[in-house]
Amino acid sequence: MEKRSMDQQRIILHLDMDSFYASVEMRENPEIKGKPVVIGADPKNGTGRGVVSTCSYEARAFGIRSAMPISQAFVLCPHAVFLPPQFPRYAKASAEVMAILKSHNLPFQQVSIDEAFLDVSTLKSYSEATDLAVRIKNDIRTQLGLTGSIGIAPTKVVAKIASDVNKPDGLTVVSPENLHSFLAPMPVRKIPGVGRKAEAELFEMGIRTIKDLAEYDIQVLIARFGRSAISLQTIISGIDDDIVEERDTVKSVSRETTFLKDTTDEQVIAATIDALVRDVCRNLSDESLRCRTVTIKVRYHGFVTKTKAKTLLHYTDDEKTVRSCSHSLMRDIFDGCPVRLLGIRLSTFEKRDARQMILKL
Ligand code: TTP
Ligand code: MG
Repeated sequence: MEKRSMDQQRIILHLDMDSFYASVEMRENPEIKGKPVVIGADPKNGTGRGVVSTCSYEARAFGIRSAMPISQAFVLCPHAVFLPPQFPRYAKASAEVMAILKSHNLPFQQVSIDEAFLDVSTLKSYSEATDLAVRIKNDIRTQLGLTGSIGIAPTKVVAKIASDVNKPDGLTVVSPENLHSFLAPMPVRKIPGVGRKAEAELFEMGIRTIKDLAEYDIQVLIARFGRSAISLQTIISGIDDDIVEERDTVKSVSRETTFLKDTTDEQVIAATIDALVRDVCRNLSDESLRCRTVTIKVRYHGFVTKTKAKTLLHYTDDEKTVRSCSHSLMRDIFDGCPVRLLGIRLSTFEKRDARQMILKL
């Protein structure tokens, strides 16, 4: 069967919850409902370090966004309700949302804490798929007191783009007939994989919309962006073979090394930690993951083994952050005795934003 016609028979549903962490907090504390709510680091009256995890749509009206320095968010809206993230709450709410999706017994794939795909092709028509989406949104609202936005389209990427265009509480259906008119005028930034840097480069080349990109000389794009340009052109043509399936979830990434001879040399120990950190971070990046827990393991002469873990406030894949955390853990547990083995383990993962996975610039 020709690939294109096969794609056009698929019907993919993508759900992305609205201002997820903030919505869960507003559900737990009804008195903050309707207010600008910012989840993230402590703003400390504008001197706080760290970033915004997310914020309510009321806070977005002030220009606050995810990943913005918390100090900037404070300047934009000092009277906002600032709350620290409470991950166990969000994990529980996420599991409840996913249970609703899974209850339909269709191919399911969770891609982050608040988003997932369902392959609803067996429903055969876009109108049946739309009915299911309405039911899912309704169940999420009535059973969980939360809202999510859904996109329905012939491919995963287009379904993801569609779920984003009418946020919050949106439902956007892109049937095969509407695929090209939906995609053509879309700004390139809407493509998962195109971040601010890629957008700026594309602008420079005179490419603003998906139509501009689709019509651009592929050879020039490859020269500029490498092989990812090919997947980009495939995606925006509405052709994409990526199927909805649960992927194995990696629970931890670790690396350890045993010294040929037990050592107390702090320089050797520090250099070994650096090398281990480099390896586990590379592994993390290969898996497109970000972690929040760093564990160090030290085995001393005589097989006495100590471990110490630190859970960071935010998910990270930054080698420098993991390195400094590892050194600080080592300072806590190193007692000066000869070391036989050193290990670093990273855990508590989230999938890195799919945006970064397609175009690495
Ligand atoms: P998103 O789905 O990107 O954002 P959101 O659900 O808050 O808002 P939207 O309505 O636009 O979908 O991310 C889901 C959660 O992941 C979000 O609630 C908090 C967390 N997150 C971070 O901690 N840091 C980040 O930079 C981003 C983008 C999200
Ligand atoms: Mg979301």
